[in-house]
Amino acid sequence: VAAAPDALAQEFVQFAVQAGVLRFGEFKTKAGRLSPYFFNAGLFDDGAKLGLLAQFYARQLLQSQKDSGLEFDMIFGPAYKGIPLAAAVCIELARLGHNYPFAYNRKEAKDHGEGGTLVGAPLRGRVLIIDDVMSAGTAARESIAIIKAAGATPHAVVIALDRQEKATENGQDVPYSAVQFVRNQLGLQVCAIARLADLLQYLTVPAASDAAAAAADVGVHYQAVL
Ligand code: OMP
Repeated sequence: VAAAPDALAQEFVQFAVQAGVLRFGEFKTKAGRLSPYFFNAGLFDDGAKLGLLAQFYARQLLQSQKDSGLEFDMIFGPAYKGIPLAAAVCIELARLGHNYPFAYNRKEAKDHGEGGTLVGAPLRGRVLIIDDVMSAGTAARESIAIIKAAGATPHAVVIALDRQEKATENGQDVPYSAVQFVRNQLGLQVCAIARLADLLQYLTVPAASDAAAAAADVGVHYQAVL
């Protein structure tokens, strides 16, 4: 029996398609893989869209707290795209009565003023990493290293979209997804607002017919671990 569609995920995929953030065509990902779709979080590019995006993350986090006991002490948003995400989601969580400290990094160290590469609240305790997309898991591993180097504990990851792609180790594909790797090998809790499986589900809905032509392509996406 197929699982019932995840309502929040369906709502989110629809929002992302309507906002032009989720597009279909021919793209190359950071890992050099060809993909028939791309999720460009940089196109949540006005206050209303960013505010709505933050609401989706916050709803997902509160849901994961309830369903799977997710706990964290602060939020880390990796440069660059994680920075507005961490800020917007912290504002939304505070509005809902959950006030968390947050921090982010610079890509280049600063040698004057406050100095260093970390900005915001000191990294300590159980840190939740917030990012846009997980594909091969490279970005997540970089954040984990930054948090460990600061003496804090990388504890969980929240992303908007889990592409359910194979992780890579030493440049080689491995038979499990990047999210599975971060969860099982690195021991972090991972939650995603939506996954490739939700995108495929969305593409079967008649109202999504514009995008439906892309469904067959997405369905045979060779790196997916569904
Ligand atoms: P990994 O580091 O391989 O997990 O890829 C995640 C990063 O790839 C994201 O943080 C984005 O910079 C980028 N990306 C997207 O933004 N959207 C996509 O649909 C696919 C990718 C990607 O290049 O894999």
